[in-house]
Amino acid sequence: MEKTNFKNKFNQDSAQQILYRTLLVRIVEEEIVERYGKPGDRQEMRCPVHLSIGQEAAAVGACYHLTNDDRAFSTHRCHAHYLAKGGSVDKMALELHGKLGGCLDGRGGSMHLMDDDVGMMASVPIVSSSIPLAVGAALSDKIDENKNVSLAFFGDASTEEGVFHESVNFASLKELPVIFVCENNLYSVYTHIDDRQPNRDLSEFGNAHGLKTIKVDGNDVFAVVDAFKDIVCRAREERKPSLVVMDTYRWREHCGVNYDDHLGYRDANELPSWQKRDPVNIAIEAIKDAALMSEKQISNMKISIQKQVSEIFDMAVDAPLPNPELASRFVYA
Ligand SMILES: Cc1ncc(C[n+]2csc(CCOP(=O)(O)OP(=O)(O)O)c2C)c(N)n1
Repeated sequence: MEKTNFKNKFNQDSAQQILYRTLLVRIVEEEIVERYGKPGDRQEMRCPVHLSIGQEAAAVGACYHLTNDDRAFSTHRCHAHYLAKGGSVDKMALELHGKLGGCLDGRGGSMHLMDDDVGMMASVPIVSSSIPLAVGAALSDKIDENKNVSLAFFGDASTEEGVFHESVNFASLKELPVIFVCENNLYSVYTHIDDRQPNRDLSEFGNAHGLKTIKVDGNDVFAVVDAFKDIVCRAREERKPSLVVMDTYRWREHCGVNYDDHLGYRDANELPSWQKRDPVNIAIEAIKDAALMSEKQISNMKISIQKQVSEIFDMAVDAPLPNPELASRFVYA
């Protein structure tokens, strides 16, 4: 975002809050990288993990204007969405360790993070399956005549599922207060979008279904926050749906904590070129350019988050496992 534009739109408080959330997502996931499945460790985290390192800005920016009454729905790649929606790091760390006190008391693990206290309603790894849930929530909000907003996060591969189109069509027809948020990281596991879809822009799907559609730089958190101001307002005040398409990039393997570029499914220059557009660095540079925080303040913020997150993960390792009898709680015959 341009310097003058940035200064008109963000002050010290908002810039600090946005950077804090962006750093929190990055640092929590780097903690997972450090601790997950290292040779000789005790494999404390047993669930598969799909990291959003490189994609933090889209999640943080999309949730910035939401309240706890607004409802978010996510996918297998839900860590960033959960934290951006205000989810607790304690409950997330406990959940990843399968422990009591996790946001699902250890039943769900990494791909199912939810906490209705903060409006994080569901995370579902069946591609596209949480999109109609967001539409249903928006329909109920419309019937109840309240001002809540629902938001569905999904990846580019979701646009290849029928239920995505059915959901967007229905939301457009009924004018529902729902925001469809597509994080286009170019890949469905190992397959590039060019090998899955004809050459077209994903925003064309929104135009085809007749709803407002915008494209935003998914690596610039301040651009995302700025764009979502109008989009959230449109849902909250005008009760109208929108589609937001954000290009971004997953740095690490589809599932797991490693880099996987040796597999050859991505061009060798692709990761380094996206890393030059690191969402964390872009946010820091914007803040420094606008003189809203000093180098020292930013470094203190990082150190304090790192310390806090490391202590929380230690706590989760030592926390008790749930009693096996609890496994069937919420299972109704
Ligand atoms: C209905 C369905 N089909 C296939 C899969 C296997 N699968 C898991 S993740 C994934 C790719 C998802 O890509 P995308 O939606 O773009 O999200 P990303 O992983 O890039 O965040 C696939 C095909 C699935 N979980 N559900």
